[in-house]
Amino acid sequence: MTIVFLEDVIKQFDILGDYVSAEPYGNGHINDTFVVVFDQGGTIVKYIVQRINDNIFTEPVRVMENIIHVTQHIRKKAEAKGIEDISRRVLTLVKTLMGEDFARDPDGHVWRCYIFIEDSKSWDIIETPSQAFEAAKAFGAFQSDLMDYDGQRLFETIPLFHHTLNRFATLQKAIQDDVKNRAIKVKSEIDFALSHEPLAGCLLSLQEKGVIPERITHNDTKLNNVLLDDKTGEGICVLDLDTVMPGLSLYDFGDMVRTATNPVAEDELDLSKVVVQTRMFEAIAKGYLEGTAGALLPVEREHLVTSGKLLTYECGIRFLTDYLQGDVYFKIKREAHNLDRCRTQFALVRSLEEHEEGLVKFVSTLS
Ligand code: ADP
Ligand code: GN1
Ligand code: MG
Repeated sequence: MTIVFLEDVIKQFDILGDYVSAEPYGNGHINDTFVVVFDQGGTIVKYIVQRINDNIFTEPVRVMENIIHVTQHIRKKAEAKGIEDISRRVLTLVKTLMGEDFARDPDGHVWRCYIFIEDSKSWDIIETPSQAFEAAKAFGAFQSDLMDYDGQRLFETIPLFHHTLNRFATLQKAIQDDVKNRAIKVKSEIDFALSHEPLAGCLLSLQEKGVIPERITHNDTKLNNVLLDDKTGEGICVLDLDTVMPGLSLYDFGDMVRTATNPVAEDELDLSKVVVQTRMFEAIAKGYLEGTAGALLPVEREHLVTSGKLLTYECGIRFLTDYLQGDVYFKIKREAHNLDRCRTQFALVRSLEEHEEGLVKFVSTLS
C-alpha cells in the first residue's frame, strides 16, 4: 500500500513549513501521484510527490538520472535565453534532507518530489485548436531543446517502448496464452489488431534504413503530460519525463495525434463519438512544426499522419494485451477498462484511415 508510507516519505524531503494535507492527484495510468500541501508561514504551498511504478520502470534510479540530465539541460537553455519564471517552465526536483534527489520508503520504492506548478492545468481532453497548438508547440520546443544534449546517453527506461513489432509479438503471445480466458470476448478487436500488422513496422523500417534519425524524445506526449498556463493558454511545462530517452520525433507527434484528435475520453463507451477532429490535427501539426523550428526532415513531415495511425494502433494493442493478460500494466478503475480503452483507440485508427487523404493534403500545404 502506497498511502501508508506517504507521510513518512514526505518527511524525508527538504520542505519548509507545516504539513497540511496530501491527496491523490491527476489521471496518470502509471505512477502514484499526490499533491501535498504545506503551510509556510501562512502561505499555502503545494508539491507533487510521486512514487515511481517500479513494476514498469524496473530501474527507477536510472529514470531519475535521466530526469536530472534532461531538466538540467533544459534549465540551462532557459537561463541562457533569459527566461525568468524557470520553475514554471521545467520540472524542479525538491531534494531530501540528506541532499538526495529522491527518497525511498521502507519497502525500497523510489519517490520524488517536484515543485507544483500553479495557475496551470493539464487537459485530458483538449477543447480548442488553440490549446492543441500550444500543447504541441511545447512538446516541439522540448524536443528542440534536447537536440544539442551532449551529456551521457540517456538510459532506455523501458526497452523497446515504441517497438510496435515487439508490441505486436507480445499481443500474439497474450492471445495464445489467454491466461484469463478473455480472448473469446474480444474476437473482433483481435481481428482488427492482426489485420493491421503491416502498420506495425512502418517507422521501424525507415529507422533501420537510416532514413529517419534517432533523437531524444519524450515518448509519452499525451496531452495531459503538458501544462497550459491558465491566463495565457501557453504550453509552459512538459511533464512525465520517465520515458524521455532515444526515440523518433514521430513517436511524439503520433501520440499527440492520438490524444488531440479524439474528441472524447480514452475510455469513452460510445464509439460513434470517436471521430477525428481534423482542426485539432491541423493545430498540432502547426504547433509541433513551430516548436521544432525547422528541425524535422522532409521524410519526418511526410509521415506525420502515418505516425498518428501507428501510435494509436500501438496504444490500442497495448490496452488489448493488458486486458488479455489480466490488467497487469495500466491502472484500471473498472472491469474491462482496458478493453474499453482499446476500443476507442481502434475506432480512432479507423477514423484516421477515413480522414487520411485530407490530413496528408493538409500537411503538404504547411511551409
Ligand atoms: P503518470 O506517469 O502517472 O501519468 P504524471 O507525472 O503525468 O504521472 O503526473 C500525473 C498528473 O499530475 C499530470 O497529468 C499533471 O496533471 C499533474 N502534475 C504532475 N507534475 C506536476 C507539477 N509539477 N505541477 C502541477 N501538476 C503536475
Ligand atoms: C501511460 O503515464 P501516462 O498515464 O501519462 C503510458 C503511455 C500510454 C498512456 C495511454 C510509461 O501514460 O505509454 O500511451 O498511458 N505510459 C507508460 O493513456 O507506459
Ligand atoms: Mg502522465
